[in-house]
Amino acid sequence: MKKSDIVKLILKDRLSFSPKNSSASAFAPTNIALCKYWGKRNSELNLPVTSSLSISLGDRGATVNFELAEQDSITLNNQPVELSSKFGKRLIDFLNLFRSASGPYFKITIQSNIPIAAGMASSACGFASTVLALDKLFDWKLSPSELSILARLGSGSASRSIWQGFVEWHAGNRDDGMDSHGESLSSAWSNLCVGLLIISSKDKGLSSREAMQRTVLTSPLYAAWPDKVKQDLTLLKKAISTQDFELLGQTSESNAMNMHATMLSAWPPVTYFLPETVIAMQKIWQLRQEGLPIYFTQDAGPNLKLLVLKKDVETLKEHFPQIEVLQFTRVESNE
Ligand code: 2P0
Repeated sequence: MKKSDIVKLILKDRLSFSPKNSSASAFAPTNIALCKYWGKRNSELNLPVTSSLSISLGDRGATVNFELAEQDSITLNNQPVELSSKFGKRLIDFLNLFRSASGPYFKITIQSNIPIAAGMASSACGFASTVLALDKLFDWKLSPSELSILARLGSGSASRSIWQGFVEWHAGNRDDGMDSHGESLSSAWSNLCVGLLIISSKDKGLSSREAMQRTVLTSPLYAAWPDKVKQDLTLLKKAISTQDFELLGQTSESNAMNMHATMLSAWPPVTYFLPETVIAMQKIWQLRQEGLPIYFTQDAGPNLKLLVLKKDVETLKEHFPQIEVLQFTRVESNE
């Protein structure tokens, strides 16, 4: 099955190429996986081997604006983007799923307030905001689950960026992936904070897409990954429903380390650790031993995302002066 088949399945008679509005814009938050998506069972449709679970980062993410135009153009944070660049091509290919060769064409303006291509899930909020904006432009009125499936066609993790708060992306088992979408785990956790420890904002080199594929194909440790995810999802859902911070932190950190272990054991080996990443990890372990309850997770980039309770934010900042801490007044669903 191709992406275009899924678009037809979802939009049915709503798939018309004439927008109902001349412009539309939408915001989607970026999300950090506490239980990672690592490995696909279908790379065309971005269908994952396992389910995953994330937290969305409030007002951190991307706003996309579409304006009807004579020809396509893209600007990202006020800089023009070549349509032939990797990023430009990926976005245009995605948009082509929703229009014919004769258009419509768009002036696309993207504003992002997260570091691009540094393992901060920029494609997640990029494709989720794109789908939300298209829904407004064409007035499709799709359900959040349908929007999540369309966002997944752009990038797997985008399926989770349709909601705020905690989100589970169900792997599903259908070949067409119609059961592989996010679900909001409605739950308030007002004193939970996420710290962004930016170690490098440089392009990460190997894309997570390639790294994932290589891991699945060559890592002997990958066979253990689905069981690890199953256990961690149960523990994380328990931690969220009982607001057990230690369980949330331990499970998230352990899940991330297991994912990176599968990469290290791939061939050729993959690592997103920079020396500074490892130094920061060791500092976190040391501080934890000294009684400061902080945990980290790491994605396909060198940066760390820390989990910390509001009461410990000031102490954390003393040890990591460069850290940016996001405090959510309400961590819950926006449905
Ligand atoms: C995640 N990552 O769950 C995992 C953890 C990176 C590490 O989802 O190929 O950009 O577009 O489906 O979503 C990054 O991979 O990959 C990612 P594609 P995506 O957040």
